[in-house]
Amino acid sequence: MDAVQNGSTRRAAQRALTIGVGPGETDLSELRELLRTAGVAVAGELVQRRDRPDPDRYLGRGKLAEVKQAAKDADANLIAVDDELLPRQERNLEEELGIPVIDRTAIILDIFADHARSAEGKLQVELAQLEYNLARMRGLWTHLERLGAGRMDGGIGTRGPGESQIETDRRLARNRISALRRRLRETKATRATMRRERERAGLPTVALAGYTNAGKSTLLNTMTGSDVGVRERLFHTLDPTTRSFEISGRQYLLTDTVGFIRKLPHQLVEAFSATLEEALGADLIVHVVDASVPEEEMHEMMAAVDDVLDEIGAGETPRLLALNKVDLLTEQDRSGAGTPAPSGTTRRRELSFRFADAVQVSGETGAGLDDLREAIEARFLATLQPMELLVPYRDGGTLSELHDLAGELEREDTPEGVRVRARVPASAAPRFERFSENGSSG
Ligand SMILES: Nc1nc2c(ncn2[C@@H]2O[C@H](COP(=O)(O)OP(=O)(O)OP(=O)(O)O)[C@@H](O)[C@H]2O)c(=O)[nH]1
Ligand SMILES: [Mg+2]
Repeated sequence: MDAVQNGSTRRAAQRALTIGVGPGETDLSELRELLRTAGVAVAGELVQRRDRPDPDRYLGRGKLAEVKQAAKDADANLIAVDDELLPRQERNLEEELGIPVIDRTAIILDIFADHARSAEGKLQVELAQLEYNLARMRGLWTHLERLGAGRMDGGIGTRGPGESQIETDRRLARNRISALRRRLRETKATRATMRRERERAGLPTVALAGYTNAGKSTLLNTMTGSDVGVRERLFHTLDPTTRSFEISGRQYLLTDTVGFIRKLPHQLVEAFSATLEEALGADLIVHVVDASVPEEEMHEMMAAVDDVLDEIGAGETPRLLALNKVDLLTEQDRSGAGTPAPSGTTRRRELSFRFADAVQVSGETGAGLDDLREAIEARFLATLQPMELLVPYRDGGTLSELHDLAGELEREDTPEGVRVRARVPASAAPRFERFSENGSSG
């Protein structure tokens, strides 16, 4: 696609000076990673220690001169900011620094736009970008023009009497936003139909959620023998993918979802909420964590994921923690400078202390996957309803359906039919009620 190609050639020539503020040490490594994923080179960095960003120009006045000089020295042609800027901050920064300024949200939106593949994903990203731009009225012109909305000046009916260009732009943007919302509602309805079918099948569903790059897609592939795209870059997966797998003869569905990140733009959470709700409307959420990063960072990532899960209403769904990439916990481990690095096993033992209910896995090597399956099964079995059924021989279909749902069955052939003891998912139990011998045994 032209737009994408143009985008990456344009970005290839971009060299960004990264800036950030924070009360303590400010670590810009994630911003660098985001820029790398977006194809922007990093020319240098500058951080300022302060409680909160300056409301008018993000950095303090004195620091601005320093940034200007640093950008010049590093030959940077772009400033990348580690927070979402207020429109006012962004305008002032650009004015005073004399080069374009891009904030964390715009970078993330840009990556999402680049990685969106499905029609729905593209609609969701476009909606998020438009809402971001509407607050700023920047780049909107090109945005709409690229979409073939046509020139906005002078066309009949495009401008009401006395309306300024900005107002026209705003109106066009709002119209486009309503149209996108409408189309997203339609796709949501289609997905609801598909979900009802899946629910009728009664298969328990497990969703993989977690920070971007935690290894969700890798786990999905190893667990289900699939070939979903995996890359060492952020936000590789945008569309949920569902595959089936088996534990003790019982079929489960496993869904991969979009990765989360700290300061995830709220426009994206909103735009993707339909997809996420769908993916996370699961019986169990496996929260996949990259356990190979320093512990403090790991906690921050986990908190960011918990926040988003709460925000999209998945806070109550049963959760299982999977500490992934344990194959990387080897001798040359991180930990604080100066202290001797704990060996891989020590670190794993530490983690099992701290996260007693978690399973340690490696999607890459397959280590710990049996434990993960066992843990998933245990959570699931706890929700099953035991049933004693008498299924007439002519209802062979019911038996095979039961088999899919309940895995191993205890069965006995009698003159009246097959007597079965099975543990059935609560959601599917009503369908077998008519064969029940004992009402519903609880
Ligand atoms: N060493 C090691 N690397 C892993 C493991 N799991 C994933 N990786 C690597 O981590 C990177 C990210 O993996 P993905 O599976 O794409 O991660 P994801 O969570 O799906 O990422 P997004 O789709 O971007 O949210 C890839 O380079 C993987 O090869 C693991 O258990 N061990
Ligand atoms: Mg992925």
